[in-house]
Amino acid sequence: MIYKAISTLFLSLAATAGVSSLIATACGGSGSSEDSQPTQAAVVSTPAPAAKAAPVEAVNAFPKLTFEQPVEFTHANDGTNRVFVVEQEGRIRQFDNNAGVASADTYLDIKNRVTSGGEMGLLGLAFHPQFAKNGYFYVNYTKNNPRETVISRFKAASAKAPSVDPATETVLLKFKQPYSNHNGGKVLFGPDGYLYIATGDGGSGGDPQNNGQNRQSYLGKILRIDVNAADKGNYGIPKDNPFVDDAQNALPEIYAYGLRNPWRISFDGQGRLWAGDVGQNKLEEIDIIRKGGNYGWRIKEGQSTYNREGNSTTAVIGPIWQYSHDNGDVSVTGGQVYRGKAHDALIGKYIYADYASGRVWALTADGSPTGGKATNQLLLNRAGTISAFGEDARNELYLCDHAEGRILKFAPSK
Ligand SMILES: [Ca+2]
Repeated sequence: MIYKAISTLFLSLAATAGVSSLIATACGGSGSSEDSQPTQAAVVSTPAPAAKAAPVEAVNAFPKLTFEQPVEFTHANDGTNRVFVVEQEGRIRQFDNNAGVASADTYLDIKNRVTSGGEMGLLGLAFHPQFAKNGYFYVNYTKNNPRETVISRFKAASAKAPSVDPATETVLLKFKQPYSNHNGGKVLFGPDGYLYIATGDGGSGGDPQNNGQNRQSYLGKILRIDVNAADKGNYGIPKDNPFVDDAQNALPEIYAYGLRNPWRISFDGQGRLWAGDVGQNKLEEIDIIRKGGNYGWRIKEGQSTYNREGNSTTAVIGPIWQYSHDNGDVSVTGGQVYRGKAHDALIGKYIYADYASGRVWALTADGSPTGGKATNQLLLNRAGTISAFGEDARNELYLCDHAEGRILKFAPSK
């Protein structure tokens, strides 16, 4: 779904590619300096001589459950032990968060409104911070006729209701999708209480409409809206959004721009917003998103120049980390800084994956707003077809295996 025309054959080849490096801790990346030039590639390519065993393995978190193409795992922060899985074709399922759970209820079914397949579908779910009181949750989905991304609110009759009526939908925001791919899709609430929305560049290849750099387009952006206000109809604009009252009529919803297909964004424990931005042909990147920042696409792919045509600026923020398409890695799945308690070795590290190769890595940054100079560690050589990471109410981390329909978690390696 986030990949670029990868055939099943390619995936299976990538999965069995003879890459033997188990652990490689490479120094690289050039931080987030303005207008940074291409530097040494932050690429894991050779086995480290003093390789340590990975501290974890991936296991099936709920062995009795299977899902149809899961793309999101989350919780409602409502004091119950429930967790929720989003299925790409348009269904949300809920179940009790214990390993032996035998069934998962359908919480919401909007398959008849969603157009799914490839990179389209029901792609994101976020519960209102006050869900236990107001029953509100928010989704991001794609539809046809016309082809659009829709950001909607639904309302549970009570916080503990086992299912939700699709008729409670209120559309907040819609925008056209010129092509079927690169739809971003994540929605999440920040520590500021605002809703963040990740959008792709609209699709095709190479961003032919230059949407990433166009601040009058919703595409190729991180958007930020206030769901508790109504100055834009069913939402409002946070007063300190960076392009409020912009002289060039930039959209006031924009929080950051220059993204290609930010496939999964997350906040860490200190309020930094992380993004995995899927690359074009060569480089996958991890970004720490700052308010008003230009993350470079289509001027740059990672730290390398891609296409300067139509764009005069070169003052862009580079990734904290990038990796190449060597070794069968093709499409980054942005993850989450681990802040649980079960795995000491992962605490404070950004855990992410490549959708095609199935590799899972841990990125170690410093505590500064830019993350400084990061180091990277390979955790797992093939965990699965990892479409997303999610947390439960205790901040333990889960991985969605898109192809196998499983939810995975880490366990101490044997
Ligand atoms: Ca970039």
